[in-house]
Amino acid sequence: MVGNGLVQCFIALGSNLDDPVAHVCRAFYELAELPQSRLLQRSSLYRSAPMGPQDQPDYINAVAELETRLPALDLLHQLQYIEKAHQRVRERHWGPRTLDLDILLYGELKQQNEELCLPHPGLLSRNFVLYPLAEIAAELVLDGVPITERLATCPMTGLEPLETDCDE
Ligand code: ROI
Repeated sequence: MVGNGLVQCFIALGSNLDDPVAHVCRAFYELAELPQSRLLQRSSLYRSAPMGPQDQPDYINAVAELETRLPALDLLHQLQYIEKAHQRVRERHWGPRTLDLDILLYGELKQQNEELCLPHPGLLSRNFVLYPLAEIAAELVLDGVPITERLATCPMTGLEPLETDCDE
């Protein structure tokens, strides 16, 4: 909780189909329009080698910081609505996608159920999540370990920060 019922949360963005940079940039604008929420920060865009099946294009990844009054599940449903607007179809498991929006952290909330696991289970192991997150939240402590220390044990293999600016 930030105070006043506002919760600080971090959202991972990923795309590897149909002009992925455009999908991620558009998603930043859509996150900024979410009800009862404010977009506080956007990371740089990163190009990343696909995790999972290798016969798919590289991904563009980024992380956004929001503060929101939406309950976690309402936020999830809002994100799914944005994904659908990007013609996201769930086909192959770990296959390519036009847009993926995952809640990484929702305040201090810890929960594990069918619909939503928090913190996101891939948070600590995926470099395409950890590096953009550290860029906008260098003070974060994850499971008792500062994020800067987490980076030291998470190689940047296959990950490349881009110069691209969504505002240009
Ligand atoms: N691989 C990369 N590099 N970036 C992603 O966002 C991503 N998302 C996924 C899977 C298929 C696991 N692989 C990914 O959902």
